Amino acid sequence: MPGATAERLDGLTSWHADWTGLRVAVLGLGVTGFAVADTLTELGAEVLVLAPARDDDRARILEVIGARLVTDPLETVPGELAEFAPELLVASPGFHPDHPVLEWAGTEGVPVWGDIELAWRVRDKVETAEWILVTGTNGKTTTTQLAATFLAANGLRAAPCGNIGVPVLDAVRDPQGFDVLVVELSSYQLHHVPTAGPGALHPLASVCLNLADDHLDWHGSFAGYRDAKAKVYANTRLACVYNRADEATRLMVEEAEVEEGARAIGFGLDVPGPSDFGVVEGILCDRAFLDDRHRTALEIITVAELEPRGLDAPHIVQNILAAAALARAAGVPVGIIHDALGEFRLDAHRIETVAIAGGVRWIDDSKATNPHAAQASLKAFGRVVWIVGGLLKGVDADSLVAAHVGRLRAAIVIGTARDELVAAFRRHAPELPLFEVLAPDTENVMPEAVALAASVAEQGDTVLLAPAAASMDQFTDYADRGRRFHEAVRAMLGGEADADGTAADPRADQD
Ligand code: UMA
Repeated sequence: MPGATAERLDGLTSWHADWTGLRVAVLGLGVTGFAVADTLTELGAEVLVLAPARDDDRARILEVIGARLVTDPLETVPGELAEFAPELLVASPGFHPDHPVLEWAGTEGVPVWGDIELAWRVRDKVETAEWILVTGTNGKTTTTQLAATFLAANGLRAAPCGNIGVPVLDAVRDPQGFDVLVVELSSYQLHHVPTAGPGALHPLASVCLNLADDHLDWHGSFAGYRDAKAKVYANTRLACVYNRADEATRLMVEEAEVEEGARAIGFGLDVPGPSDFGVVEGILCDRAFLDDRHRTALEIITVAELEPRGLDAPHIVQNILAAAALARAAGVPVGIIHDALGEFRLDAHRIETVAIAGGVRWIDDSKATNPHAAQASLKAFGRVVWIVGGLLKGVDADSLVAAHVGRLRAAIVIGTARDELVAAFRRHAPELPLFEVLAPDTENVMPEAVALAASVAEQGDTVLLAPAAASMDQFTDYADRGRRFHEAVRAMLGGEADADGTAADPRADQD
């Protein structure tokens, strides 16, 4: 990269800096690419968007705002990109690091940013909000929503954003301004985040909730995935929140370069040490943000109070503890957190009770898109008829099957590629009733799975949709998969259904 450009980019650390005429290529025209192009054109940069498919609405608006669009399958580098000679490339998170365009940028010495770095640099547009970062394999969205809810309950203007679905750039440019952004970050987004230099984030508090196999096909290895997640703690100013039950997250904090005075705060379902959050005799406690933490703790809420709201499953309690730690770091009193939990509802498709009929509970946890999430879900119930399968994303489901055969009444395997799961069940539970859903079309997958489940489920059982896999082989996304499950259950039960808001089975094993 020519020295002049490097120096110019280093200086671009404010909305009010001079971005005029900067040639920026934007890779992708999804939610992120559009927000990036819109921001940069508003800043006066010269923008070229590269996208494989033409999203008509977004393409039309690009024209209006004065950004150029090149539609190209992007299997090779389009000639227009080299001609444009970008000084910077901003990549959407879904693009694999060895995508030809990103490799081209590497070879040509064109710096690559993600939307998160751009958002950090221009975060002073309206008001400079504090940032709180949330990552982890599972529980990110729930924790992000919980933390934002706690902050808002304390009168702060708080925005959940990032991987949750709202680009951080949209939050940064919102004219109302925010006091705190609670930013959910995926490993894809973290991959592009620098840990030092002018684009490095300096969050108030940060958390990696847990680490398990996921997205290995994107990162190439577990180490690559882990290293991306570990970046969440870099330069944290006040609190690095980690999971006591997940050694990998503690090590990330230990290795992170943080700002002087930043504290490590552990959370877990066991008794908290000083500087931790945890559970003592059914009471969720803060033993970190109080002066006398060596002798006492602050009560946040009891598990019994969470139970009627369906918030008592062990993995949800962990999310609550982590979010409480983040909110406490931002000064939210425990009483406010207690009261905010009274109003909190989990999103659809997260251990959502669809119906209870004939003593059988039908649960939709379509959001369990990897084995780690499915495991947390299985642990929350007693005897389970498990609907599992889909796109395994390079993850080995064998150990998941092996660990949970004891609690299964039957398994129903969905997905276009079922062999790996079927083989795992045959290996670890040859006696278990095992069904494969052969329906080739999206319409019939759930009706068939639900009919099979109904044929084996007995009073006291839970039929659990927790696929441990992504949905895109048969459905639009996890929400579509969950919605179709609801429809199939309701159609099958007719008037018998008796839906309620509770989720976890009282007989669940709380480990
Ligand atoms: N595209 C390609 N080729 C590629 C990759 C993407 O052509 O190799 C296209 C896509 O079809 C799309 C566009 O490029 O039209 C950009 O898509 P993108 O995949 O980067 O997605 P965005 O629409 O920009 O949404 C992204 C996140 N998506 C991904 O990381 C895959 C959204 O997270 C996020 O909410 C949004 O930015 C705002 O920050 C979704 C997600 O599935 C929920 N995240 C994964 C997860 O949670 O597991 C990481």
